[in-house]
Amino acid sequence: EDPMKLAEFEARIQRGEKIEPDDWMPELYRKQVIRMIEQHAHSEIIGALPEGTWITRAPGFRRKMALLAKVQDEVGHAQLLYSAAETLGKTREQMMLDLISGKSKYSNVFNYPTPTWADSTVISWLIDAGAIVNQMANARGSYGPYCRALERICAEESFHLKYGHDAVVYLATGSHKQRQMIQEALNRWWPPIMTFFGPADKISAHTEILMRWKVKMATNDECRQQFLDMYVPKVWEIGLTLPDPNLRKNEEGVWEYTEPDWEEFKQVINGNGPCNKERLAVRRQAEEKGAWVRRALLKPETTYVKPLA
Ligand code: FAQ
Repeated sequence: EDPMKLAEFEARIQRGEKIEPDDWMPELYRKQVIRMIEQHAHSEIIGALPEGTWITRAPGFRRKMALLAKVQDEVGHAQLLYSAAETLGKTREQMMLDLISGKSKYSNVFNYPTPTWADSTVISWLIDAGAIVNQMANARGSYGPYCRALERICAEESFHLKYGHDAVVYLATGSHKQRQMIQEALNRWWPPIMTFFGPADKISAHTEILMRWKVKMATNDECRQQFLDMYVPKVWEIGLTLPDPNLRKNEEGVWEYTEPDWEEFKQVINGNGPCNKERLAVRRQAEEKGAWVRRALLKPETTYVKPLA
């Protein structure tokens, strides 16, 4: 690659300029940004599933409407993100194929089950909270189309956060049974939540280059720390506990915690989590069932739709 072009590219990033689709960029930048946006997009559509299963069983009409709208938003986020990734030259069809074949990754957390209503409320509050921490940072990053998508996504996620907080507080201040249900859900979700921000910085493969090129604006550990700082006090405030005896803020203001099980994390992101197969099977079925619609839209002359004169 031309060293002059690379130097100019890096200087632009240093000056805080946005990189746009037609601008020159190193191939590795293109590859990394596609990887990250694509995984993010997949996380949004797969992320719709664990909560989506609760739409029909949400307790009451108001919760049902709110959850329905939230899940619809997540799918909308995926659309925005797929469009942003497409600007770098990978087609949506290829991304979808790579998702359902298991080649592309998506967030580990969505491979865990939501056995109770309370589990879905923990996702709506704390996973959305984690997503906002990560995305608010990266919205100031270098790739224009991704940053613009993130800005809009964050605005919507803020509503999800309010909805999730309300739903969790409702259970946490409810009957003994409701309090027990939300505590158990939180205990189940805490270990995955701790891994949501990615592996510890010292073992993270891509952080260094992504920080250099301002695709990531905070490291995995920085996001994790910020999340703990913002949300652990809120969890404790409503009388819930967290299942980590080592969790505390030390004198330097740094959160200490039990190191997450990175071996389990590795298993889950490589297809062997509790729900990976189920999640991909749903997507595969959606692909197959929707194929005739896409065919009809793309090639009206060969399918069921008669073109208008
Ligand atoms: N899950 O070198 P690093 C949401 C992989 S959106 C699965 O540290 P990087 C909204 C990583 O890909 C949630 N895989 O990676 C919502 C890499 O594998 P590869 C998603 C993970 O990229 C809420 C390997 O490990 N958010 O929740 C994870 O520098 C509620 C090495 O890791 C985004 O995608 C993980 N947690 O940092 C929806 C935001 N962590 O590709 C519904 C954009 C790492 O070499 C309901 N992405 N890996 O095979 C990012 O900010 C970054 O990609 C990180 C990972 C921070 C996720």
